Amino acid sequence: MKWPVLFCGGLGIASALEKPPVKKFELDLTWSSRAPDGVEREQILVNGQFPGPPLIFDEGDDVEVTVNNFLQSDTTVHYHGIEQQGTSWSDGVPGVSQRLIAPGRKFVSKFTATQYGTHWYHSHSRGQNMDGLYGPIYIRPRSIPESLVNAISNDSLARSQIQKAIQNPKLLMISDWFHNTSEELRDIALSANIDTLCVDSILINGKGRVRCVDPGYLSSLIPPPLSPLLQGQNFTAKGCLPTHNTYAQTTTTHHNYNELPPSLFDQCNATNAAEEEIRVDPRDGWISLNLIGAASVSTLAFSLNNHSLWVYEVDGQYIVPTKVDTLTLSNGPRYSVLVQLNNTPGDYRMTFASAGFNQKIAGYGVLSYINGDPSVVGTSLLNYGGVESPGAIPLNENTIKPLIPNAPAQEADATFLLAIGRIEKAWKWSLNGDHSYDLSLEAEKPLLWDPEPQENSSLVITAKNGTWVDIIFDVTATKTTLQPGHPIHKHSNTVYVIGAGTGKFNWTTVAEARKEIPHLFNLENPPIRDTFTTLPAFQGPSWMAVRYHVQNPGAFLLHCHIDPHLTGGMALAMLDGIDTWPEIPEEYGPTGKWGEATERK
Ligand SMILES: *[C@@H]1O[C@H](CO)[C@@H](O)[C@H](O)[C@H]1NC(C)=O
Ligand SMILES: *[C@@H]1O[C@H](CO)[C@@H](O)[C@H](O)[C@H]1NC(C)=O
Ligand SMILES: *[C@@H]1O[C@H](CO)[C@@H](O)[C@H](O)[C@H]1NC(C)=O
Ligand SMILES: *[C@@H]1O[C@H](CO)[C@@H](O)[C@H](O)[C@H]1NC(C)=O
Ligand SMILES: *[C@@H]1O[C@H](CO)[C@@H](O)[C@H](O)[C@H]1NC(C)=O
Ligand SMILES: *[C@@H]1O[C@H](CO)[C@@H](O)[C@H](O)[C@H]1NC(C)=O
Ligand SMILES: *[C@@H]1O[C@H](CO)[C@@H](O)[C@H](O)[C@H]1NC(C)=O
Ligand SMILES: *[C@@H]1O[C@H](CO)[C@@H](O)[C@H](O)[C@H]1NC(C)=O
Ligand SMILES: [Cu+2]
Repeated sequence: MKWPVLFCGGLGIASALEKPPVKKFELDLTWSSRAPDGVEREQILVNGQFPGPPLIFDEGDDVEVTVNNFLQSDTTVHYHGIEQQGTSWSDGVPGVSQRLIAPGRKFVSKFTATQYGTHWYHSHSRGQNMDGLYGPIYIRPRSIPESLVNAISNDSLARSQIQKAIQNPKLLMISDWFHNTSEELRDIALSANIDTLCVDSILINGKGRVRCVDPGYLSSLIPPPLSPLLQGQNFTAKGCLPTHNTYAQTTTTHHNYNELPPSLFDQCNATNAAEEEIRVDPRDGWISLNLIGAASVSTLAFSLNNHSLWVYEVDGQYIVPTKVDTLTLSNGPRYSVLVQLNNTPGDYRMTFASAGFNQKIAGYGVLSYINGDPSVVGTSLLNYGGVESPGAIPLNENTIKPLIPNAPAQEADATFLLAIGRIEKAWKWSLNGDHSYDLSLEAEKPLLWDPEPQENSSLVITAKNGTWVDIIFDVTATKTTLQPGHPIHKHSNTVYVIGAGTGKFNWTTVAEARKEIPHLFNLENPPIRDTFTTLPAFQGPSWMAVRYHVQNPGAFLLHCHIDPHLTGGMALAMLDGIDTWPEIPEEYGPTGKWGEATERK
């Protein structure tokens, strides 16, 4: 026993000595006028940029990010995909892990970059994501597993090119854009009683243009089984389901259509703004495109003309590399793909086309080979409606396998069954079927400081440390209601997506369900995610089961990442490890530096 102990001790000292200094970053938030898609509006800039600058860390770095709030409104910043092991106070959720950062104030998040790969930061206050408060995070891996590269190539040149590509990826922040500010949208949603899922454009790294397409053509792209959804109507000029569509907007409550500006669903005015161009050097052999799903509303199918995509990293974890032609990016997830630059040098189009029910809209960019022939553009395997050409191979996210085999516990210690859906209003959503997580909770005392009194709230899930918890989402629907897929994001550590299906979940636990429908579960090597999308429910319910290990005591959030659904209340707080609650450092507790002013440099 003596030797191993000494050996470990020695290593500990060595790595303590080598520990690099804390890496510090500042994010200055300002409100300013810009025209990302050719239409001017006021929006949030980070360090004068949109999207915000990438935060690049090395795996294992201790980092400090200071948010300086020069906006007129309160804010917080969340680090999406960062588990915050032992630093739950840096997670950035107001009313859960911290106080709101008032205008003119600052907040310093401190955490360790334990997880390699692609993540992102974004606002966690109200609907501010829709005003542009987001940017990429990339954590360079300490080492790239041999098995990852082996699965793609055994050629020594290609292998070194792939390694280099992974270390220096092209970060692609994919988002959607509204011409109304998030607060204008909220006012419209509440006064008209409408779910405002109709955007103006799709942006790649903050660039795009407004496109207007014939509504009749769009209707023709709908697969026949879904045609009842249109209720005999066409899409609007913006490609949206009309506001009178009862599937999309419910029949249960009254809508005040006269409160809707015609620009929100109906009028389309095309622009010719610049689109993103990614310049690549074919001598590099391979590149990595790391896609970050920062859209607020749209679920986007992706393809790159005439290039296959080797998907190798999902939500910041390596997977068994899978060669596909298309993949679908919802709100929150990250997919990194390796692309071989072995085509005729040209300007190949990247397509991001909405695959959701709510709207048919697409955004484009170009992958431009240096010294290529710009007339060589290739052919897309996706149409404007997000439908693949026959023979194209889409990524099936249910079959993603972690690169290093990793199984969850075979039995759960606790189960939460959540019947998710709308309550009362078209814009009002619930993650537990009976209560909305109201925006006013953002201003409450953070749960992290004092978790006890919340025990009986139906908006809080409580779990003991070290246990395995199942969350089963029962997506309610009837013949006349519709729920889109909800991209659910769990803060802190990841979940195993262990099962999904259509129909009502008739059981109370996964163990019971597995006896009757074992083929719908995978407890061997299921996908590991921080954001996972429930199946859309159209003319009938669906369900999804995830399992996670409670291992990071603290207060976190579980919520839909469609921004109008989050502001509509589709969230629950989680008190992980209630029995081993952490001691809160003074600066993050009730007597912390909540009033500290910041000054413009
Ligand atoms: C590379 O070699 C390994 C070991 O022989 C093999 O398992 C793997 O399939 C090969 N990869 C490719 C892409 O051919
Ligand atoms: C939303 O934007 C449209 C078009 O710019 C404008 O007419 C409308 O007044 C805005 N809505 C609100 C509530 O400000
Ligand atoms: C839908 O569009 C097609 C083609 O433009 C047109 O022929 C048809 O009348 C439209 N249907 C409705 C309900 O407006
Ligand atoms: C946008 O287009 C609509 C018709 O679809 C038109 O009525 C409106 O004036 C246009 N708005 C602008 C700002 O050009
Ligand atoms: C792109 O692929 C299409 C088939 O999908 C093929 O006809 C075309 O020649 C290809 N173009 C290039 C530049 O490789
Ligand atoms: C929670 O509910 C239980 C049972 O109704 C009750 O005994 C307990 O006092 C409540 N706890 C709090 C903090 O309200
Ligand atoms: C919480 O549980 C995890 C996993 O079992 C364990 O590694 C960790 O040490 C526990 N934390 C505390 C504070 O007990
Ligand atoms: C649940 O029970 C209902 C009524 O018996 C049945 O129609 C449905 O198919 C069941 N769902 C599943 C997933 O088995
Ligand atoms: Cu949702």
